[in-house]
Amino acid sequence: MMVLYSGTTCPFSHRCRFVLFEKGMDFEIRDVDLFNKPDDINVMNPYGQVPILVERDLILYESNIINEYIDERFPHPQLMPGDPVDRARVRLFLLNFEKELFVHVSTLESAEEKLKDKARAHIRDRLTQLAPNFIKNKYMLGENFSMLDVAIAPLLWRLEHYGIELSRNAAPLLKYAERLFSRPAYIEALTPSEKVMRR
Ligand SMILES: N[C@@H](CCC(=O)N[C@@H](CS)C(=O)NCC(=O)O)C(=O)O
Repeated sequence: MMVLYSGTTCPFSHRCRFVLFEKGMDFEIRDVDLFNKPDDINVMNPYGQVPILVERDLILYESNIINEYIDERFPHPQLMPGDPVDRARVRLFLLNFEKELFVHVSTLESAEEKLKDKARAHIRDRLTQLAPNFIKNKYMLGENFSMLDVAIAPLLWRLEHYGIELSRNAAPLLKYAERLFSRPAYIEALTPSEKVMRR
């Protein structure tokens, strides 16, 4: 059975929990107290971070790498496109999310207020650029739910928690976010601490 070491408020762990529940197979989630990190986290991941996935003698870290593994291991419903060109494009987008959105998460979690304001502005601008895509598309790639939706959902859930306000131009993106949040797997994957992040 797969075991996921997960942070109860960690957006990266949130991605992996979301995929595990989408796949509906057997797994165990172990909550890790990041303020009192057990020694085995540093043994399993040289970067000392969660999420970490363990299955027999395989130990994986990095949320997107973990999620691609789960997707290949349990192909239904498939979250990466079947076509190699489309798959390569999704991977580029995933990289773009890390470099332009999620790179700011650690600032929002810990840094001083002035730096946080800059991080909020970067995220707001990038999300506003993405918004027109959802005037006609249900999900990031069109009609089909995919790994890109999984990757961005934890950030969309935390907008209010991080103090990020979007303008009216981003309304289609917020509607898209509600569509993600209403998925049964999404709701099941939320921890009690995440549930209270949104009113
Ligand atoms: N790029 C990593 C980021 C993981 C990450 O930043 N995890 C944080 C919690 S949200 C963590 O474990 N922090 C503890 C530490 O760095 O000591 C991923 O996608 O999995």
